[in-house]
Amino acid sequence: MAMNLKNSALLIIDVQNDFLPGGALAVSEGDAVIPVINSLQEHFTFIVATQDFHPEDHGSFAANHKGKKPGEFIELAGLQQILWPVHCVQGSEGAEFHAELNPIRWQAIFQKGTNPEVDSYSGFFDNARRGDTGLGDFLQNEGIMNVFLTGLAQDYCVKFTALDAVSLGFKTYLITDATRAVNLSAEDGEKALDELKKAGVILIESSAILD
Ligand code: VGL
Ligand code: ZN
Repeated sequence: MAMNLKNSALLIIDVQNDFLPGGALAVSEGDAVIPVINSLQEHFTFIVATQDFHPEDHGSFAANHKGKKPGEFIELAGLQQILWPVHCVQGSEGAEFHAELNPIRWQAIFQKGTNPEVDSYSGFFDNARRGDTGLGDFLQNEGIMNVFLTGLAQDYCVKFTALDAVSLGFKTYLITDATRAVNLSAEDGEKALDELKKAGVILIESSAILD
């Protein structure tokens, strides 16, 4: 194996039906990450997943603001908030992980976006950085020093999880062929990669681990 994966965790971000083709907030080619992530899982002893998990009345849904459409902005929790289509509602099929993603060896699932008053892109903290999912402490208590990020969407939840991972002191890798961007504006995915590189995230391809 090309890389030493001691003290390393694989993080699988939001590989849920609503973010996959046919879903409410579909990421194009989102399903292409599934076989890559399944192969990567065989190389890690420590694997955790995150799950976007909103109540029906979540403030990030355009449908919950009279006259507003997805893509428009409001203020939520004192922050500028882009409005999304209704997605990943607790108990819905769209919130479930894709059936082909293998969950057998996951140590834990961290849910986020459960507070209707604030959105939560990162797997660590909500966007206002008030609520903490517990993921950071969980990884630190297990002696994890390196995190390898995969999943959806590259320009939202993966990006903000990666930035928080760096700020918490983890050596942070993004596996670029195991993620895809939603690209609300053209190039959002590319911009996210630049921003992540500047923040100290190491970009690698899955072949660095699989070959
Ligand atoms: C996500 C938008 C809204 C994501 C979650 O998982 O990237 N994006 N909620
Ligand atoms: Zn969401």
